Amino acid sequence: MSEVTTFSATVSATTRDGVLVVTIDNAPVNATSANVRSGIDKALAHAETDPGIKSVVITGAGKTFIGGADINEFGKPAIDPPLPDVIGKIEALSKPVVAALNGAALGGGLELALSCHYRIASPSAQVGLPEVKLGIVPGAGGTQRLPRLIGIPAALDLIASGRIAKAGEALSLGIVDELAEDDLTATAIKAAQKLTATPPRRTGELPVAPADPAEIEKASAKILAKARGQKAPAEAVRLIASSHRPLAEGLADERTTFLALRDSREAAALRHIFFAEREASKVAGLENVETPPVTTLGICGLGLMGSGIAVAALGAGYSVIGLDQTQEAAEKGHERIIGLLERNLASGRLDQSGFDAQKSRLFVTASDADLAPCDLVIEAVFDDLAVKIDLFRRLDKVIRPDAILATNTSYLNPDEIAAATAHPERVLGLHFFSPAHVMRLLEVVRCEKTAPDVLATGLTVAKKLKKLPVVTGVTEGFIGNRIFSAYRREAEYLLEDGALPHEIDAALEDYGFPMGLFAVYDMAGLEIAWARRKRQAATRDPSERYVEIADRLCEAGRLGQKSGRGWYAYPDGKRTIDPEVTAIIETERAKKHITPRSFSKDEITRRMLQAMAAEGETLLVEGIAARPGDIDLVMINGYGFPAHKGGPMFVKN
Ligand code: 3H9
Repeated sequence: MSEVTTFSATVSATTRDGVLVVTIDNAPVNATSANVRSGIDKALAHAETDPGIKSVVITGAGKTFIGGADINEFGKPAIDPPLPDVIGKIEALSKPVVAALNGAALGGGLELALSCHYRIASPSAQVGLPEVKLGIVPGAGGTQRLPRLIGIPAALDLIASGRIAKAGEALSLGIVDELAEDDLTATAIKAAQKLTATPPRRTGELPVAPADPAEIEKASAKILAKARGQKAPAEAVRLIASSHRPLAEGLADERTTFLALRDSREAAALRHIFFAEREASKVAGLENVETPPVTTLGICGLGLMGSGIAVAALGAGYSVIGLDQTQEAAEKGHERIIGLLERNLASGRLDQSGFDAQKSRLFVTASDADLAPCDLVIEAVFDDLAVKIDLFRRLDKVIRPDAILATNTSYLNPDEIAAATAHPERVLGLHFFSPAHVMRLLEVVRCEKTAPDVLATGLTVAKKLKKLPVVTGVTEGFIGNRIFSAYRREAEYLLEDGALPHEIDAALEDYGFPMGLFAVYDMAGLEIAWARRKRQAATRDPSERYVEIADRLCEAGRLGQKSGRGWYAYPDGKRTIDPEVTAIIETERAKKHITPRSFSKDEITRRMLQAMAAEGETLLVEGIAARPGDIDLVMINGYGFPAHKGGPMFVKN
């Protein structure tokens, strides 16, 4: 092996038996930053001119091959050489180049690998072109080279969804040529030596396999319907579907499209979300806090919420002890959890051995004492203060003094629950969203006395559960429901001022919400919010504007879709505008002497967005939310706010 040759601060190489082994070492994810690009460029020139070098291997240091282009460089002045040029040089090199994928090859990383003449992956490697999730299309040949390698339908599936494929799938699709079971670099060197006997196989020179136009049409239509107005998936479809034209033409079109999208508001919004997600778990003061190991989770209350939490916990490898009030209720909970696991088995998300392993880690009981081995107990019982306090007092007697207690309350004050226990410092809130095994968002509530290691453990467990944790302080409804209340309030003001439920819903759906607010109410049922309003009636500030329309609906027995009527009527199950609702609204307006006026869709969304952002500002001032990005994450991942708009705080700027 030769001495190490350094091509740039992040790219170096050694020569082994005529093979130049180039390593990219640009922590944390080996993104193709400017000095990576210039380093590879120089390594290629060296390989081309040094007669002692017969072939090249490109690999990454650490656990990632290349995580993609450096997103931090987007929006800054361009630095030469551009990635497409470097990639073009790799493909054109007269000597064979092998990509040795030691880990994730994503975005520009996979595009670089596609331009190599052979690809070997370690079994832990993953590949993907997730650019659409950042509001862009691949900009360094991905939309043109991938179809040449795997055909248009498979490329459409990968690029337009942005999904990540594991090494096994990458092999069966033909994205990688070989999996290295042992030493990846040694296997890649052998392959590179063998390849010198034949002319390099250049992906860009391969023909695109003919595909059934009807199949392409069907796949494209499905992608566009799912995109809900986002630009990038549509552009990706267009570029992939036309990839049979000459490579240079396709690449030029792809580049122009990439640059235009990169500079769009949509892409800026999605980048904001990308970085906000990574920021969210960085909590001031927790940097050096050690967290105790957690292996056994207790879950109290095995209804829909508790069962969902149990499924997430079993999937993350925890042992679960589920508690319910009676043995019969506990057995029912067991059945519900197993039913959810069986669904995962049937859909292929879980194989038989995984199912058996998860089932063997589940135990249910009606006896508090059985929770003794738990490291963390999460309660998901009825949202009533007395019920929760009684439970926590009982738990106090059976769990270890260092075990953590978490409440899943949505609206109660967790400080009051904590105060009822012997160790309030070990209490925090873990506010899951329903269904808890599906929804990614988890509000981690820092109570007044929560100890730093308890909060840090909550974050660690959340990540292991594959959730997106966002820390919130204590306030009624935490971050999400506080903002949701403001949004709901504004919608009700709009109703009283002249807009109708379907007009508000249409404006929100046009903006990108999957469903309008009043349609969501009807789906969820109106009675819980009605009960809360009745509880709050005595303490409500009489000078505050209060809209009574929802109360009138509930009093008329219109409790939502379940009762066949709510904000809409549901003849034959189909949501329909109901003149009876319009009449109730008009009566309420008349009572307050309001002369209704009409609102445009833009005006409706503007007022709703302003209400959310104003409440968000208040949460920041009160110190309930640490960053605007945290608020955006909550609204996107828990309340259907369209991700490509960046969240209410991003929109405001
Ligand atoms: C692209 O490639 C465009 C091309 O088609 C065309 C070009 C011409 N850049 O996620 P983690 C940072 S677009 C800059 O927690 P993990 C991240 O912010 C790109 N920084 O790690 C974080 O920083 P910090 C297409 C990046 O191990 C740190 O790395 N590629 C980038 O859980 C750790 O991140 C993608 O969309 C980046 N590209 O997961 C892939 N990526 O520590 C995006 C990450 O300061 N990346 N950072 O908070 C990922 O999916 C994951 O980061 C990855 C590692 C799976 C790679």
